[in-house]
Amino acid sequence: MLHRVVSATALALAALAACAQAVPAPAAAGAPGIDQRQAAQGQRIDQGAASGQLTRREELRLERQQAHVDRAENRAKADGVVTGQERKRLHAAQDAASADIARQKHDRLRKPASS
Ligand SMILES: [Ca+2]
Repeated sequence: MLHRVVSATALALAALAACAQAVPAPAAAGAPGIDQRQAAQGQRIDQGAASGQLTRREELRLERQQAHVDRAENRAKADGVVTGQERKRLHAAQDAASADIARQKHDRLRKPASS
């Protein structure tokens, strides 16, 4: 009897551990996916500025957009919990920012070769 209880507990713990590994907690304090995307977007903007695909004006606008997402992230984290809805909103903001970066990098406005 005791053995059965112990093994049921062990099973439950193992299941719990497996869940924790497979699915990130919906209400974790951090937002690692968001941070990763921010770093990636920042690199794309820098790369576009360096290649001349982005004018200085486009670069500044896209950087402001990233700063906006950053502030939204800080607001979401302020109470120590990033809810699923907050995470979803942050990803939507990054989706929009990502599309803007792609658009600005491939439009006809380029940095003049001389500058
Ligand atoms: Ca451009």
